[in-house]
Amino acid sequence: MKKTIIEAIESYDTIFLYRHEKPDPDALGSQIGLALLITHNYPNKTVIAKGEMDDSFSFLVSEEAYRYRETEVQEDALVIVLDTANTERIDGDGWNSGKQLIKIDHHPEVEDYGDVMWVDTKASSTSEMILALAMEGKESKGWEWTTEAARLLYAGIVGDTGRFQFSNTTPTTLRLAAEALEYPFDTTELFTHFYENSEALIRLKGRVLLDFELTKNGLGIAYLTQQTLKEYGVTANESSAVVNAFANTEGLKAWVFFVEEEDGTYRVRLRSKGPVIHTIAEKHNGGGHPMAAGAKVKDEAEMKEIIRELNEKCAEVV
Ligand SMILES: [Mn+2]
Repeated sequence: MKKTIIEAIESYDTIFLYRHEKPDPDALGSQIGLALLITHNYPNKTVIAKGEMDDSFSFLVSEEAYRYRETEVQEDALVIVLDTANTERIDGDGWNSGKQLIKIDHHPEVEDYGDVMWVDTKASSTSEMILALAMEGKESKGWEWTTEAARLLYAGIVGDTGRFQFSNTTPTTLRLAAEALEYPFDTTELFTHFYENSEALIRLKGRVLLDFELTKNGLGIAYLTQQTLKEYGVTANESSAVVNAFANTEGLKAWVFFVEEEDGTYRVRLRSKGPVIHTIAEKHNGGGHPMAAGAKVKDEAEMKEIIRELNEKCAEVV
């Protein structure tokens, strides 16, 4: 599969790279990391990254990386979509206007799309997969890596494995991360940015720690209303930084955050240490991984329904 993808990259002059909306470090790292690898090794190719940037990740990727995002996809171009399980979540239009479409992802299969699909659910992250691809390129095509590409791909793995702590961290993850670490980027600086929070977020975290509920089945529940978010000066987007606030509570099996949007609907963040929760997310306008997923609910009734389903799941797991 890696050989097929490298051959595809070699046979196109113009390559568009997409990833999912509301990007995380893995989406950004795999996308821009791959972009840098291609442009470094094939300087005559045009590589265009699509998608909107989020200021909170400016330490990782600058707005510059997306300066050609408005360029329309030509019909003779290659399109690669990274870290995105279903086409609905692709950030930007035109992904289906190229000549060939490749999907590279590690999420559980939600939707088949693309002429070539490389889906490895055992990979910790799409960045890990791109590192594996880069290893193949190094061995078979003499690809050189750049320090910046190594930094981005390493950052993507750090993001999706929670600093190599989650159960998705495998020997392969660590071996590939070690390959990236051969390059002289500053990991201390990277980690500082990753886990640094504003004072507003730290205080919101305190509020969450005081207020979260814990059911007898081991389900943690937290609500962030618009009123609370405004009181602390934190946006719904930024509040994702407190999602693990009470993760280490004894007896906790899974937890959920209901975050109110401006329009009164709720975005739902689901996390787990055992019960599989992405199937519940899929029933409520969302999806994700077995242990980390997201959904959307329209009202309080649906919120109660999710809590009921999660409680049931938690009860099944000892
Ligand atoms: Mn990912």
